[in-house]
Amino acid sequence: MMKFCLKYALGFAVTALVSISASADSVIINDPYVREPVPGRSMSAAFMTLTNTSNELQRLVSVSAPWASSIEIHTHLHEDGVMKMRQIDSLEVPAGESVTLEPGGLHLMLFGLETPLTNELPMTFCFDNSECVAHTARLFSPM
Ligand SMILES: [Cu+2]
Repeated sequence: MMKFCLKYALGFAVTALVSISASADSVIINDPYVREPVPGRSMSAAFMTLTNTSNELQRLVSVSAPWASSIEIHTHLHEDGVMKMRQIDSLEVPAGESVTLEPGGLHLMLFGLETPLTNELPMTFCFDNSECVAHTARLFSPM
C-alpha cells in the first residue's frame, strides 16, 4: 500500500512541475481518454487529438503516467489484408495541424495498468524539443 501511495505522490509532483514549465505549450492535448481495460487485463489504449499551435513540426516521443508501467505509440497497418498494430518511435504533428488518435488507427498502448483505474488519469506527453505537456485523461467505459 505504501508503494502505491508513494508512486501517486510522485506522479502528482511531476505533473505539477510540468504544468509550471509548460505555460506556452506548442501542442495542445484535446480530450484524452483511456478505454477501461477488460476485467482481469492490465492492458488498454488511450485516444486523443494533438493540435500543434506552433509553426514548427512537433514530434511526440514519449508518454508516461503514474498508473501505467509503460506506454507505447502505436499505429495500425494493413498487411496482406490483415490489420496489424505496429509500434512507432515518434508521432509527427505538422505545424498548425491536428493529429487524431482513435480506435482502429493511431493510439497509445498502455501496459501494466494499476487497476481499477480512477476517473481522472494524469498523463505526461513529451516532445522532441524536450517540451512536456501534462493533461488528465478521463476513463471511458465502452460497456
Ligand atoms: Cu496497440
